[in-house]
Amino acid sequence: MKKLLLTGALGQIGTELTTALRKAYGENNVVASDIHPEIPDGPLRGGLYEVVDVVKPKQIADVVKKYQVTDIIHLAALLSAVGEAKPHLAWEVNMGGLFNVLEVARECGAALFTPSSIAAFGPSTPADQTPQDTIQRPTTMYGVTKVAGELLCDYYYLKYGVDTRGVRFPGLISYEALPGGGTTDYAVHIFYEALKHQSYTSYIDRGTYMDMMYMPDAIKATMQLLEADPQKLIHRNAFNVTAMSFDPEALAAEIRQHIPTFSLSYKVDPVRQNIANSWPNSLDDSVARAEWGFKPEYDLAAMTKDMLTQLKIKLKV
Ligand code: NAD
Ligand code: AKB
Repeated sequence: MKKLLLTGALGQIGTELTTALRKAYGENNVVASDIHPEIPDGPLRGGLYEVVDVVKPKQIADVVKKYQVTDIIHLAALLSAVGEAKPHLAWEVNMGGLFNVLEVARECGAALFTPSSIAAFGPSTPADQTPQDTIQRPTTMYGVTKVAGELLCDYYYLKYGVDTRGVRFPGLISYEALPGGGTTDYAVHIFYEALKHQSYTSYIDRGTYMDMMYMPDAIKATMQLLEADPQKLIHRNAFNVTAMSFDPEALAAEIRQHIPTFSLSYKVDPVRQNIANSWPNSLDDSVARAEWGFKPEYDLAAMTKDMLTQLKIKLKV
């Protein structure tokens, strides 16, 4: 039986992934951890929880040994916009944290899943239908840590046989926890503002296309890859996955199908716009489909309908 530890479990992905893993593997087989001493009100209250700062290797090792963890889901990281504001800290947490977690996985014989990102690509990458294997010269600190992380995970598999796996997630859209400071966050905030004020001012300009995915598809993909037959995995650590690609105008048009009075305006933030400009418009995820059967369910229309339905309940509007 698997015993799983999540780092960074109080973030956008961990909040929902922890719950899904507890349903699949049992409450007592999934340990959530994060740097925060307190679990906020919400779905993770009451389950196994430990404080783990991933830049402190002993804290990771102690928890892995305490619970005899077989699989580490490493989510602790700083995202792209925060990473540009605090590049030194992003290097320390994203690279230092991943190195520490890989070392503990090696020493304790645990497997490791950690997400990379569309941020692992850069302006010289082919922007449309970006292939699985292509040029990766990102121009953000977040992207640098994501490419290096992909390579480090490959290295630990090849050199030490650690069972490392991962996907390149696009921007994730969800209603349970707010996003943690990325470039794609607008595609979540727009739903809150649409329901509360019927308007949104976007920091990303019209015509800027980025890959996106609804959280249920991200959770399903993670769990599928965790259970995938290792014999069939050729790429292991950095599978392109995507579900849709849109710009703010296309998302607003879809929201107007449900809220006809919704209006979109722009106040472009040059930092996040530059980051978005350096990322692909759309990924080719055919390798993930072929190697482990990735198949998202939600397109733009289905995601928008469900987000608005769920957020209406959450916000009581
Ligand atoms: P998030 O910012 O919502 O959550 C990250 C969590 O890490 C937070 O709860 C934070 O408290 C924690 N953390 C920060 N520093 C820490 C430290 N030193 N030790 C332990 N915990 C620490 O991020 P997320 O969106 O849940 O992303 C999780 C992973 O998925 C990251 O590697 C991210 O790069 C990747 N990813 C996310 C997206 C997305 O759209 N959400 C897209 C692509 C890749
Ligand atoms: C971000 O915008 O930084 C993240 C990501 C795509 O990695 N959502």
